[in-house]
Amino acid sequence: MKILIAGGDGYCGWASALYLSARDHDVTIIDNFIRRKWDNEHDLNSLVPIFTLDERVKEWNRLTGKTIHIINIDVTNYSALCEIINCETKFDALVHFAQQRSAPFSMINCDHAIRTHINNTVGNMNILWALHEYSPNTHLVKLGTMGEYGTPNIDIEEGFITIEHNGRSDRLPYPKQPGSFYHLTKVSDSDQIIFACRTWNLRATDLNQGIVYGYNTDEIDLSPVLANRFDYDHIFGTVLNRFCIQVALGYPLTVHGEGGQTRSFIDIRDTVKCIEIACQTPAKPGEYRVFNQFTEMFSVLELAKLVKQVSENIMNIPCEISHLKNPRTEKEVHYYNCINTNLRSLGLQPTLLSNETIVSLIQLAKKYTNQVNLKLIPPQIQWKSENEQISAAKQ
Ligand code: USQ
Repeated sequence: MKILIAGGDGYCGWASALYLSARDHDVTIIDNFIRRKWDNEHDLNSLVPIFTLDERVKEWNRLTGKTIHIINIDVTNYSALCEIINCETKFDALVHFAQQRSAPFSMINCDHAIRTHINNTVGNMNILWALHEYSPNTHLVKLGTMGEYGTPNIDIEEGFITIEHNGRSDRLPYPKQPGSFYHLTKVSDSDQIIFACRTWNLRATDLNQGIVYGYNTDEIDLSPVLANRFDYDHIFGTVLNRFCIQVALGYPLTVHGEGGQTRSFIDIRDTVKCIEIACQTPAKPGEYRVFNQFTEMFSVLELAKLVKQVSENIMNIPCEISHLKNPRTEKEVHYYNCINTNLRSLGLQPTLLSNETIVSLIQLAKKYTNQVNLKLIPPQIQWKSENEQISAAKQ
């Protein structure tokens, strides 16, 4: 298939580009490298040093003979985007990862919330208009998030729920209760895509992905020049990856609050498989479908205990769990049960979280502890101001 990957220089995008290219898809990456600029702006760095995208694709070509095309454009630049989408042989699929994906980043202040909003909402809208005008048959594979749903007190379905009301019934988009301005942009993207499919007959799959963990894929492992980013900081680092790095540093695991927050999770090796599955079984013209892209659910405290057990019992490394005041506004005790049958019914065989994976992440982190800036470990971005925290505590 001819596949365009928007945001192919990022954590999921780069791993997916290599996976698809390895399977002989004709891959083009578009990226404006803004994530690398945000790292510089906030003094962040990937734990594993990463090469430029140019160096990465040259190395891939040297090792495999395969070519990944790269184009430096910003998806918020409509005319530049249209030039790419309006090519002679149209793309079969456009995989859209090109978004600001950190909840804490979007909660730093108004400026960061607005930058997240513009990047994500305008970029998504541009992609929909460009497909509408120049390539309506291209299948949009959009990275959404399980965080769109929040933590309702009922089971979470795949995008839609049948509601009975006053004796009538309808299948409606599942209610959304996002937990940050970042997650809100994903809700807005979903609404835009539903509208575009209904109005213009576009075809789209919204992949509501859980929290991704892991590092190794068969392709990334081929060479240090193909290294993927591995975030450990309080802005872009996600919880399980952070815990494994914290063990390697001898740093107490940073559980926010009680740790009863339950989320859905997926190994990056399954992320890349899901992307190919979605591309190869496209939505029909006019169809908007949702796949909940995760394989398991854990509470934050369950993960911390699992990491501690692996660290102490298998690796002989002492590990402490600390309960920090939760910097976010989120329920710490709640019901959580999500459905994820769509991808499995299309053939996904889940890679479940294993002791081996945790050991490999801790070992990886041990190799690169000299890269770590310890100041970036504790959470620093508060969802509420101090005054709001005081008045919430009084209630
Ligand atoms: N948490 C801790 N300690 C930490 C970091 C996080 O207890 O050191 C807690 C958070 O309070 C939260 C949970 O772990 O309850 C998950 O936080 P996270 O930072 O790992 O993930 P999140 O902010 O939810 O965002 C990540 C990705 C985002 C994606 C989302 C999927 O950055 O792009 O959309 O996971 S989901 O969570 O399903 O919305």
